[in-house]
Amino acid sequence: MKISKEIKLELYKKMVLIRTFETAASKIFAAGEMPGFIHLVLGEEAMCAGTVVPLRKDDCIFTTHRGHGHCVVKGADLKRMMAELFGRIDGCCRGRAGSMHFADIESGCMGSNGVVGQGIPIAIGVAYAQKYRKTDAVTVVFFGDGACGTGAFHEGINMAAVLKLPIIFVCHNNLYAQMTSIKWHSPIENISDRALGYGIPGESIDGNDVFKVYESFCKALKHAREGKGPTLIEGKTYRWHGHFEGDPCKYRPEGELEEWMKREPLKLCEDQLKEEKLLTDEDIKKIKEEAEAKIEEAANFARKSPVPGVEEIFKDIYA
Ligand SMILES: Cc1ncc(C[n+]2csc(CCOP(=O)(O)OP(=O)(O)O)c2C)c(N)n1
Repeated sequence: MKISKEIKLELYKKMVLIRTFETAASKIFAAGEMPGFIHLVLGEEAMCAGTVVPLRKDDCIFTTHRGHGHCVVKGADLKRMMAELFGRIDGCCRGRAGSMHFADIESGCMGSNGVVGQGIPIAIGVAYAQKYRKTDAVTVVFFGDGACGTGAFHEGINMAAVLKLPIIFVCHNNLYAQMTSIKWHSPIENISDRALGYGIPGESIDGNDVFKVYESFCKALKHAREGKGPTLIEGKTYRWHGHFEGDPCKYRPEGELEEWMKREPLKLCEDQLKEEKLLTDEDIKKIKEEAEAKIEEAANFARKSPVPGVEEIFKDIYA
């Protein structure tokens, strides 16, 4: 597949934006300004950009507790997104959801989910509605390797396959479910092999190579838009930080992070684009500065937004 120059640059810019957002979130959290728990997607940016860049506004995404990256690319307003992470009134969910249950319906970010695997059945409902309404919109549901042993995963993919729903299952296989290595919770090498059991296409790819992710995802997207049903994509990748911010990562073998850092997604993309003469050091500097400015503006907006009042507790209660 030939990827255009414009798309290549867009993929790169989106990865820079995710990296900048997450790096800022890490610092803000460490400074005690952000309440609750946060789980960062640093190191897995290629999986977010390569899958969300090809989507349209009316396509829907469901993500996990590690979901900032997907929402940044899908087009959630950065200021309102940051305010949500700060738990403030101007957040997309008026400060009620925070990081782990973030949603922004307007941009198609239908919900993050802190309950492992449980975004899958909800996403199936939306994909069913898309098909029932005869649209050609598509739903994408993201999950980690840890979710692949849940009942929701198996029941969900089976149902989506039987109904030929316009949904794409995307697994970020970052080798760990919290502190448990994949070797301890999965008997197979490639999660995508499970697709065979549901009669759908499946593919395992290098999740650090944004162009490979994009290519694989575009095939799945075409398949879904044409009414041919779901695909299961597994990207092999690695998270840099702990499971949550503050996790000391004692369960990782020495040198593992360093090995993965040698093939880190942003640098891989940057090197390729430089080699293809699509990007200069000057461009890189400019792109990074622009991203920094956007995120700083978002953080300052969040800081100025008020904490929700007690009266907020009783709003939007239906019964
Ligand atoms: C149903 C359920 N079981 C256990 C947990 C505790 N828990 C939170 S995240 C997590 C691991 C998730 O791993 P994975 O799905 O691989 O995603 P990752 O954190 O690697 O992105 C677990 C077990 C939970 N939130 N929900």
